[in-house]
Amino acid sequence: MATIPADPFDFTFDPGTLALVVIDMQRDFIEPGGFGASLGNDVSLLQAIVPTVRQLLDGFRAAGLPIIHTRECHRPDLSDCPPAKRLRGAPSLRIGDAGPMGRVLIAGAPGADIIPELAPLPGEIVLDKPGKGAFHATDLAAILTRCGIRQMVFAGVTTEVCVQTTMREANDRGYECLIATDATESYFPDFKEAAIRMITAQGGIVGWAAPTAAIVEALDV
Ligand code: C5J
Repeated sequence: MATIPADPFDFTFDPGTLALVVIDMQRDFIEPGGFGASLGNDVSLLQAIVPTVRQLLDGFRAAGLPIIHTRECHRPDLSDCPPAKRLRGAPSLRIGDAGPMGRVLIAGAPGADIIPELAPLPGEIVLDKPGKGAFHATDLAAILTRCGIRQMVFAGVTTEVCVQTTMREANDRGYECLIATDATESYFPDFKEAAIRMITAQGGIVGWAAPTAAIVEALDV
């Protein structure tokens, strides 16, 4: 067993059952000129965590631990994008519309791809998800069972939407989850701060939080 100094108390993990889950580090959310930027968001906030996410990836890769990357995206015919999702947001640019980096959040469009700096390596799992949470309409539960994963470190964007949704459901399913505080970000810094406080409040009601350096150090590679 190993231990990460964390909030609200130490996170003890078995390296044989730990995985890194990197949520939605996609061009359309992070790069200037993408979907997120075209909606008026300051993507520089999200760009700032790219080196930290890379440190986490490097740490898990060096330790030989499993890595799961997710991408929020939909089928080209939008059959997995309910109108309740598609019709909210800015009317000027919706999921499936022709955007600055191809059709917005459509599988295979350049904008839906993971940014090159964090590109998955062969053998790492890439999971396309139509929801905010990574369990909805995906094989994630089966993948975790098959790989014997019981504990997860979470990184990626955005903290209060896809990261938090996935972490909450993982917690409900019995997984122990830790969020890497400096490897996750929001377009709204106060939402990030609030999400992390919600996760760790009440004795870790959703899970734990720790900085990347502490996580990587505990991987002991
Ligand atoms: C959003 C996400 N915010 N990956 N997606 O729409 O959090």
